[in-house]
Amino acid sequence: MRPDPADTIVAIASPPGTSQRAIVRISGPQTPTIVASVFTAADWQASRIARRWPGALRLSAFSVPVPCDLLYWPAGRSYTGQLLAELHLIGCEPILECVLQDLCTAGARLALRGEFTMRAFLAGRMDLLQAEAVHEVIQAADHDELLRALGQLGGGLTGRLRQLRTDLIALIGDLEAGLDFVDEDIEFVSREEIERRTTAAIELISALLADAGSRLPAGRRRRVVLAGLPNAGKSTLFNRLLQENRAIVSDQAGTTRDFVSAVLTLGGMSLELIDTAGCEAGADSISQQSQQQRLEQLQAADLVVWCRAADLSPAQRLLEQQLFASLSGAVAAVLVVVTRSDLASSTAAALHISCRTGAGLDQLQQRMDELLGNHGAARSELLGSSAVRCRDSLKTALESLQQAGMAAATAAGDELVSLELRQALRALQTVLGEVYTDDVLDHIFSHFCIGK
Ligand SMILES: Nc1nc2c(ncn2[C@@H]2O[C@H](COP(=O)(O)OP(=O)(O)OP(=O)(O)O)[C@@H](O)[C@H]2O)c(=O)[nH]1
Ligand SMILES: [Mg+2]
Repeated sequence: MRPDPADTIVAIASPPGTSQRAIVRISGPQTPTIVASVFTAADWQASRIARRWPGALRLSAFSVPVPCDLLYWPAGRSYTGQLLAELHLIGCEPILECVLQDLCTAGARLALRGEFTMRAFLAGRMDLLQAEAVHEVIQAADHDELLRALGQLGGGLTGRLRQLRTDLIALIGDLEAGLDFVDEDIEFVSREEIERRTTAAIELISALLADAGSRLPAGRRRRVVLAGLPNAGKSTLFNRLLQENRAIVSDQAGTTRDFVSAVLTLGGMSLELIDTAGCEAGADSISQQSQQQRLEQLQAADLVVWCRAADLSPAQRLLEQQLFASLSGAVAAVLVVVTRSDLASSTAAALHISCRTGAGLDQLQQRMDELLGNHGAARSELLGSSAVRCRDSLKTALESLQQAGMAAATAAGDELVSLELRQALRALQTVLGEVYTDDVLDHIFSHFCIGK
């Protein structure tokens, strides 16, 4: 059930732990009386503009006043669209707990996850795409993700989708107006015009849908797994890419047993780099367990970097080729690199690298970047969580627009074209959050932290 927006809610909006400054946020119709029960400063309630009031808190558990600034938005022109206050005070946990307790005694309720942003959405201060962007701005793992989240929060995508929605409404209006005059042969909108306008809409939705297919949910990094025979130089490459000695390296085959994982930043994108045990057919239990782990990592990879040592003997090469062939179809994408290329010459048509001389390492990072679609991702507009929510609606919108375009081209009745356009419109409104259910809101806002 949706929480009551008429309740006045309170939460700590700053990160947990001690700090020089913490924020307690209060929103709802009773904000002035509830805040007045703890905050003392002259005349702040009479103010008609949003401003900061220096003052102090008188709390039940403390005999001395606690210095505090009040930020108060009296006219409701606030983030939540309601009366909103923020208490800025020293980030000391016992004091903050007492503030929450005293505010609740005065009539406030503890806010649920994301409830402030949900109120902003319900008050029409932002649409669902922007509400999702708030969450992703907070969660952004790297520079690219942050830029995308800020772009969606800024409303660029929303603006174009709203424009498209307005165009569709106008087109449906023209078509349906014509239906009233079918006997009089008056044409409000030509077939060419319908086709032109549906084609433009199809282009925008197709691009978004392609984008939605490649987006990851917030917080999920792309996974790059280093694999190959024992002694291929996987751990050496792992350390070299991370520029620190995280994995054990030795000339003894079978050094790596447990997989080792670390975060690597590549071209502004942060990804998870995973070093695995070499591919082998050992019969002992440790070896079997490490092979099982290796397989699990391969299956969960977005990209496998297959390391093939340049100095393999012919027998090893044969074995290596068999193992490599067994990968095909089982993993998402594979990049073959010839490692230890300073030790032997090789004519294999693959990227040659050497961790000893540094040869080929820049090209390797560039290839990884390309294969992971980082360039596409940097350009893409739809955030991961929005993409997951919107994929089906975008698909429906696209199919309906295609049907409408086809119906117009084959001179089917205007009723049919209009029916398809109405379906596309409804799907678009779902993307924008103009049509939603409580379950959808629950799902989106339950991922937020409390206080946002
Ligand atoms: N000459 C040279 N030796 C390398 C290079 N890369 C790795 N080696 C050596 O190859 C040996 C094996 O390297 P590792 O990185 O431990 O190989 P691995 O693939 O992780 O091996 P396992 O963990 O046993 O599967 C070590 O002695 C490394 O010093 C390279 O580019 N050139
Ligand atoms: Mg290793």
